[in-house]
Amino acid sequence: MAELNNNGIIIKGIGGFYYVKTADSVLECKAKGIFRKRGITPLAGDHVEVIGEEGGYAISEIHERKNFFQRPPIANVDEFFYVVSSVEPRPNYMVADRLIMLCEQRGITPVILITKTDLAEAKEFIDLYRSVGYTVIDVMADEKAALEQVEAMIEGNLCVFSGNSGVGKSTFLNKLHPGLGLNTAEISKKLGRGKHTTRAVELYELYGGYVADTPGFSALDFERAEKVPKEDIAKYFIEFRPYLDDCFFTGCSHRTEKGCAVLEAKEKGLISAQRHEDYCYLYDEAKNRPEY
Ligand SMILES: Nc1nc2c(ncn2[C@@H]2O[C@H](COP(=O)(O)OP(=O)(O)O)[C@@H](O)[C@H]2O)c(=O)[nH]1
Ligand SMILES: [Mg+2]
Ligand SMILES: [Zn+2]
Repeated sequence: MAELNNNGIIIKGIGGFYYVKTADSVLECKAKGIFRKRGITPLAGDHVEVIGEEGGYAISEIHERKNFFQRPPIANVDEFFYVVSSVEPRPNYMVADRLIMLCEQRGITPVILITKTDLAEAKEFIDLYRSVGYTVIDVMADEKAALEQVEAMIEGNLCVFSGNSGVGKSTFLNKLHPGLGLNTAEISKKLGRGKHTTRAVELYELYGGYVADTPGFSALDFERAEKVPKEDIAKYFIEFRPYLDDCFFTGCSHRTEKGCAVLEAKEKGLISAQRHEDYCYLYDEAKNRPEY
């Protein structure tokens, strides 16, 4: 029998199996042992080569990634939608600033989706990130417009929806495309399955692109998984950038130094105190991280 040699994209990985969408089917694959030896884990979003035949498919090659995240585990992201709810859970600036930093480190400008403003407002949070320069979409302020805006961003792109458990990622994706029928907290309560309904990253083909629903995360996940050198953090706070060359000391950490242009901008109200505080937290965390 002729060996199949096919290429495709990993749409889901679970329990050591990877589901690869090729031109005409979805193949259940294992990964060749060579990846484990090299310390590479295949990720949803990876473009791969598959060899083998029915019942014995294996990923034989992973194409070079343009970017990847460990949390959520996904590769080749084009658009990152960071989903934040106004309540249950409330917005957490520190978590937001960490996630935004990780996107900027990969050259991705995140889009912030706000949910549940029908239950409580999130004006402060929305205003802050709009003033920094990010696109913030308040879903409940105009649901139809929000859905159209997001839909227009999907074509030709791999779009990830990420955010805390319970913020409404699956609910939003269901509104975007009711045919997805993703489980949400409400539905899973009925089924008695508890709260954590999305267990693995999964890609869905939609509007000419892919959308990825992801499981919720905890802040701790990031501290463990994702590391940014302390010297790099300031440039991933995009509103700091215009000031970074104007500090008196080269190698200024922008926390307490005399003649720091970032601190001056903060005093003048050009940089938010909250963002600066979160920057300092992330800087100190990176500084105190054991090197190895
Ligand atoms: N009132 C209101 N409830 C929402 C909204 N978005 C999501 N929910 C509810 O929030 C809960 C968690 O939603 P889910 O989509 O499962 O969150 P996920 O964990 O981020 O996928 C469910 O009970 C949803 O019905 C919203 O904009 N307004
Ligand atoms: Mg979900
Ligand atoms: Zn400085």
